[in-house]
Amino acid sequence: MAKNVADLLVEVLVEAGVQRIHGVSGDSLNGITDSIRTRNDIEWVHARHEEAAAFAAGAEAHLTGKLAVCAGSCGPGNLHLINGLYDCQRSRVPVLAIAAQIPSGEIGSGYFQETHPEHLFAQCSHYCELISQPEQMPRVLEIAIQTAISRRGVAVIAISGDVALRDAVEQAARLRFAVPKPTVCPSENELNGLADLLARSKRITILAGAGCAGAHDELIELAGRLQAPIVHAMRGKEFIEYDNPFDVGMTGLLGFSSGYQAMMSCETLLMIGTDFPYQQFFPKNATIVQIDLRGEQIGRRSKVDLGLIGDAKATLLALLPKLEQNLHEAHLSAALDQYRRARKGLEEMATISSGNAPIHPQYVARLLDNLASEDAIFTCDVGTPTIWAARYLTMNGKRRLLGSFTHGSMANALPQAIGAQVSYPGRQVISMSGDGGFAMLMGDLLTLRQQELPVKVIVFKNDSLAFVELEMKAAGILEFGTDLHNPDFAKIAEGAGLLGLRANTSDQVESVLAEALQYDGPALVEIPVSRQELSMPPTITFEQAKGFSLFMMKAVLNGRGDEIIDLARVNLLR
Ligand SMILES: Cc1cc2nc3c(=O)[nH]c(=O)nc-3n(C[C@H](O)[C@H](O)[C@H](O)COP(=O)(O)OP(=O)(O)OC[C@H]3O[C@@H](n4cnc5c(N)ncnc54)[C@H](O)[C@@H]3O)c2cc1C
Ligand SMILES: Cc1ncc(C[n+]2csc(CCOP(=O)(O)OP(=O)(O)O)c2C)c(N)n1
Ligand SMILES: [Mg+2]
Repeated sequence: MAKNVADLLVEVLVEAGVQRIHGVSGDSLNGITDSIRTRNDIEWVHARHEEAAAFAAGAEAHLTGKLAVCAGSCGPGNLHLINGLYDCQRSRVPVLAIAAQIPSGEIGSGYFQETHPEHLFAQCSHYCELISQPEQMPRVLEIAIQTAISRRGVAVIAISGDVALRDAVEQAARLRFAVPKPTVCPSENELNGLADLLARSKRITILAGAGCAGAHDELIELAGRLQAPIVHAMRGKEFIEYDNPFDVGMTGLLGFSSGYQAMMSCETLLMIGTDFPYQQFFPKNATIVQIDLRGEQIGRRSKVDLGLIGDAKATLLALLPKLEQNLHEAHLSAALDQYRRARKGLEEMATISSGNAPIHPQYVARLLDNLASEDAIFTCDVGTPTIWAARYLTMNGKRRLLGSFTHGSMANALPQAIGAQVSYPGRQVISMSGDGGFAMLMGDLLTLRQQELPVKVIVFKNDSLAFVELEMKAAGILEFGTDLHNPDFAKIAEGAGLLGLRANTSDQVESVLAEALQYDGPALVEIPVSRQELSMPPTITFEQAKGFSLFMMKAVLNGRGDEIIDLARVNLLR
């Protein structure tokens, strides 16, 4: 039988190593799904919401480093992909989206479901083109794949259902080569300049990020040579924190005082593979060096005195032989001391509550960390689960941690867990969900049963959009619009065919988590946690302090003193 365009499309994807497509089917996708149906080397992962499909594809791409694919039918079907695709694009993971289009002869007429994906997705992709002729295939698809992989991000192809069903002109893939992996390294002169600069500094701090993935050994050797504490940015946590005697934690609003201080007190800040976004947390008077694979990243977040383009591993390998041992250890030992104190403070927050007292979310996170397997994959929702993950999950080089760290979208954790579990069926996958975030894409809880994915969903049930309340407090305004009137999530899970569990008191949390983690299938655990857990920033700015007392004043004026007592009880009097 003659191959049609859809057959060729699917064949090219399979040859590019794609194992599955996440999506929701629809008339305009029929050619493509039918072609998948007839093959046994590619799977259709049926989502309930296309946004979840895009998040799942992003998680797959993040974890495997390979191209992942999602698809939506014409108009609303592919429009639903958009928020997930923004996340993929901003996290720089290679994802191809197939946006089916209305019948080609109707484009431009305002036809049923008509949208223009080329415009819609332009902002969240590096490449976004319509395939309107069979002659464009497979070339346009291959350009899309090449772009997603080499520029690391999203590429979108739009294709009408009727075009997908037309006879293919070409019969096979045109590009057959492994993904190139060039070595990118600064010049000899630049490295010598950096070595000289470092030799003149006694107090050096390293700020390392996700770009250091694969350069762990070199980074540790560098820190030892320079006697430099290593601060990590959030996306770098999974690659940097483990087996790291120089680790002084994270900085930023969710960070540790030690990470903050190590950056603020240094003479030279060496940034490697990081796009840590918050300007206020950079030192004003230090000499700043930035090494990044992509030149356009240099100087985005702070002033830079020396910027070098290079891969973290290749650059450090070339730099290390040029470095002398720094003999001044005071800066490092002060930072490590401070880190030990900060860690101790955080551990003191992660304790069991007595009797019916509110359960501390920190305690839940601490237990999850203790109980999870050696190579667990964690996802955490934007909101306070991101804080608990950053502070209480221990990475070990095998575990992974995903969130919507750059795009900052709620509801990421469950769909990312789906993408993680389909990519690694044998590994434990844990979604740390907020009650707000979970409810937002709750429909895809059903996917866990339908696709037989043994994901464990832990819902931090604080009956609020707690992170937003925190922001409101910091800004000195009373919280509004943040209450959540929640259902019994455990019962909903049971109704969906999952194991649904609930811990009512602090002393039940451990056994309930253990039961869920050991269960051979998907499970949800809902844990009512206290709402007013403050996560204090490592430093409180004047503005925030002002805001906080203003909130107290307003609360008192409004007769809401109870809330302050509550706040004090949970945070100050522990
Ligand atoms: C609610 C919320 C609160 C947050 N609070 C904090 C916070 O307090 N602290 C914090 O740190 N983060 C926080 N984040 C996350 C933050 O927004 C950023 O996403 C994060 O700090 C970026 O981490 P990164 O620099 O490791 O990764 P990325 O932003 O991914 O940057 C990686 C950099 O490495 C470069 N790179 C890639 N590959 C290589 C290579 N091979 N060699 C060299 N360079 C390479 C890239 O070009 C890029 O510039 C928060 C997120 C949320 C959702
Ligand atoms: C899609 C989206 N909508 C709104 C926001 C703003 N926002 C950030 S965190 C948050 C609250 C999250 O609530 P929940 O999931 O319950 O987590 P909690 O902070 O309560 O633990 C909101 C509304 C966002 N980041 N993304
Ligand atoms: Mg909540």
